[in-house]
Amino acid sequence: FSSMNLLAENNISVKAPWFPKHASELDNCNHLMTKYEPDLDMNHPGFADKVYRQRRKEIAEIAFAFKYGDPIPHINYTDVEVKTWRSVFRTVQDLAPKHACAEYRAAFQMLQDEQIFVDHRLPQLQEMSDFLRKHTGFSLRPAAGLLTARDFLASLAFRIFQSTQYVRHVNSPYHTPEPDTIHELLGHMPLLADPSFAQFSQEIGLASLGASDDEIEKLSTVYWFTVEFGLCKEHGQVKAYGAGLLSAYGELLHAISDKCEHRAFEPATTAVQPYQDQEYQPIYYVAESFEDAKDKFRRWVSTMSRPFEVRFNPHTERVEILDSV
Ligand code: TIH
Ligand code: FE2
Repeated sequence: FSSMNLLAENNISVKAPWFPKHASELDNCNHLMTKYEPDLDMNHPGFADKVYRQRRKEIAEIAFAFKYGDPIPHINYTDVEVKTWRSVFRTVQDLAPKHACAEYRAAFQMLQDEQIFVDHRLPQLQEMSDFLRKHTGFSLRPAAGLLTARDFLASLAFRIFQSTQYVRHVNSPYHTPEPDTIHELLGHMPLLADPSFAQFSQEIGLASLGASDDEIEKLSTVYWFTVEFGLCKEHGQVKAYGAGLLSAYGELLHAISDKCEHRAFEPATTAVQPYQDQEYQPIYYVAESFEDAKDKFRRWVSTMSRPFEVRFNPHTERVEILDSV
């Protein structure tokens, strides 16, 4: 800290895109991408399903109305939604012991012990948020759909995860191209309860604050190939830690098969690897461990162009700006 000066809030001498300085300002970071929505995409399994589209609207309204500090509204999930949850939950229960990383398995067990993960009902975001807060200080906010990378990554800087609350269409339980609450709950939540992984997630978020568009693109690509689709080594075997693999058993089996390519995680090259989000990935990146991924990521972030550093103060939920030059 000695060589750094704390800059006054509105005295950032350099031009940087606006970013939230306090967790409450995430109320302004909920811009949606209009991709894969049932109303707009003819290929969406819910496109022709009026009841499904109405349900999505209802749940989206809850997210739009949410403000910092509110309790997350309870959703009464329908029998069809519970049925979808049950089928995905059971596949994860079957596959995780063999194919998920140890940190995931440990958190999954805790969630089962606490009766948050059971097959006959969906966990509510508020109870999941309370669980995470106890383990890593992460908490949740409801999101209406797929957010822009800048908004989504910014929330991670505050240890806040913006989570969808609607359920995928019953006709495509085992893979969907858009996030849904089953993906968030089964894919993301267990690892957000792991301290090392939570730290990694927050660091991606902190690196994104005030970053250029080009750097946001790189950070979201790193996020894609780690948090969403990452593989890691464990006792010489390859295990999954990416949320998009753990919530979609079709892709999980694909990722550990010989039908795809495995490359070593290296932020500088991973960050510029083009990807698509419609189909299974042709390439996955394998980390040595979370600690190693974090080390490499830190070294790479330090080469980015932002002329100041940021630090999160958990007591005030505020991001402090440090002049590093
Ligand atoms: N494909 C994942 C699933 O079916 O659970 C959901 C997503 C992961 C990444 C983007 S959308
Ligand atoms: Fe995700």
